[in-house]
Formats: sequence, structure tokens, C-alpha cells
Amino acid sequence: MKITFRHYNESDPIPLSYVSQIPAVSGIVSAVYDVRPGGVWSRESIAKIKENANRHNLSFEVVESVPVHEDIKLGKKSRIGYIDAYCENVRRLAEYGIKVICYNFMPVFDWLRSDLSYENPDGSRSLIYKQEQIDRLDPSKTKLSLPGWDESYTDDGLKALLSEYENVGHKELFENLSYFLRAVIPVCEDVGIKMAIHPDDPPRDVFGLPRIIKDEQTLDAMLSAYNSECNGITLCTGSLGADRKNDVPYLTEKYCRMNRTPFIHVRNIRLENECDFYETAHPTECGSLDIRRIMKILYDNGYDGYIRPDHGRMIWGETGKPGYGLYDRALGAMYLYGLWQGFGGFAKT
Ligand SMILES: [Mn+2]
Repeated sequence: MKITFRHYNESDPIPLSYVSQIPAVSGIVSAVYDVRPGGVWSRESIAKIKENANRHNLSFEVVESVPVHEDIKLGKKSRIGYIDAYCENVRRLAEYGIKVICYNFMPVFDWLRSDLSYENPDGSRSLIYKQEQIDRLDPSKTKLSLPGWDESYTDDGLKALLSEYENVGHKELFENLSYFLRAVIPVCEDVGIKMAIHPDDPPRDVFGLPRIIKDEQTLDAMLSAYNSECNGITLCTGSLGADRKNDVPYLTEKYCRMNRTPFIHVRNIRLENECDFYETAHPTECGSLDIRRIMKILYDNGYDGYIRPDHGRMIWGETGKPGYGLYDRALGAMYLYGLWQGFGGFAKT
């Protein structure tokens, strides 16, 4: 496995020199963040991320994310131009040595939490999800002030977008995803890039909007929509694990053996009630997911793709981007690597 660390370029308070000081971390996961979804990334922007990473002895081979324009998810006529732009990004990223592109297909809302800075009993702070708080919100009526929410939508823009989704159910959204894959995956095969869809987070419908990447059945359907090793999954343990019905070690083994998980996000969560969860430190005993077992499955199956510690808590007084502080993610990287070496392996660079 290759251990990576997500980074936000100039806007990231964590210097790349600090990232390179974490043992066994060999690369960053990043993106061009200042181009709106549907736009084409300049070669200069891509080259700059790579050069900065390389200067600190870090590789840049995984992009998270190239966002998918809403018109593609909606299946509008205008998707053709946006898909062309997407394919152009794939080609350009390949020119700079990118191997994996993480993306998601969630309508309107990306990942969702009810609190980004919940104080744990030990004083650390976590992202948490409480269904009751989410249920109280109606984005078509009330002004949303959700943590992590894209503030660039105007109230009217959001209402108009939500109304466009009234005719898009699970079936239609899946058809639009299939259409997108049929256009993009052949380009990926051509240039040697693997697409890796991130599961919906949380893995269930939100605000009446359909979500279609949430469990074994939907992951299977997505993989079958275009049968290619370039059509893969970002196996995110915390996202899939937020549904108690998902057996994450089983899913890890299944998709790893199929060679359809070029990228893995590892984090732990503590489940409460049916739907609520608290993000915790990475070790198995800190949450509801058996991270040790998941890593053992990867090890036993000879996993040689990219992995990264996913969200961490805020600890030791650190302030910064919720979920993406330095300290707890560095501990997470060390935990993952410690397990790996304990099983007998070494990190690839
Ligand atoms: Mn994730």
C-alpha cells in the first residue's frame, strides 16, 4: 500500500514540510480547488501542485476530487459539454502522472454532518451526525446553515436546483451515472487513470434527494454499469460504516479481490442509535469499526493501491479545517502503518 495524506494546497494551514515528516507517508492527495465544477483545470495549476509536493519528496498521484457538474447528475442536455470538460481534465491529469481520481455522485449536497466541532469528554473535537438535527432542516424552505455546506449557492439558486431534482429518482440518477461512466471510463483506459467513486456520506437519502452509492447492492450495480478496472471505488470505511447493515470488512475483501478499490479512506466512527455517529480516533477500540481487521484483509490480499487516513479529530489544541488537522491524521497514518508492519509488510513509496 501507498500511504497518502490529503492536502489543500495554499489554503491548507499545514505546511507540506510537516506532511513529509510523517513516517511512511509518501504522497499527497489534492485537487485544483479554485475552478468551479464543470470547468477545465489549467496545466499550470496541476503542475504547481505536483512541483510543490515533489519539492518535499512527496508524490502527487491521487486527485480528490474532480467534481461532477450538477447537470451531469440531472441528465440535462448541457451535460455533454461538462462531460467533455471532465474528459479533458482526465487527460491533463494523466500528463502529470495522476493514477487515481476520486469523485462522488451525490446530488446537491456533498458529505453532511450536524456538528463539525463536537466536544468529546476528553476535550478533543469531532465531526458528528445526528439524524434528528438533520431532519429538522428543510432546505427548500429554510435558509440552510449547515456545517461544511457550499455557501456559494444563493437561496433562489438552491431552490431552483432542488426543484430540478424533483423528477430525478434513484433510477434516473443511476442512469445518469451510467451515461457519465460510458463517456469517461474509455478515456481513463486510454490514459491509464482509475476512477474511484466515493460512497455517499451518510449512505442514505438526504432531504428527499436520492443517493445511489451506499451498500453492496448499489456498489455492485455501479461496477457493473461499466465493467473495467478503471471503473472503481474509493472504499471509505467511515462512510459505508455509517449504515449498520454494511459489513465493512466483508465489503473490503470483496472489492479488494475484484481489484476495484484503487483508493481507500480509513477512519473509525462510533455508531449510536440507528443513524447517528461520532467520528473517532482510528484504532479499532475507539469506534464501532474493526480497523485492524480491515487492514489485515487488505494485507492478506496483497493490496498495493493508495490509502489515506480519513478525517481525524482536533486534538492538542489544534485549530484548522474540520476533519483535516495534522495531529490526529498523522496518528492515524502511524496506526495504519504500525498494523501493516506488524503483519509483516512495508509501505511502498
Ligand atoms: Mn471518505
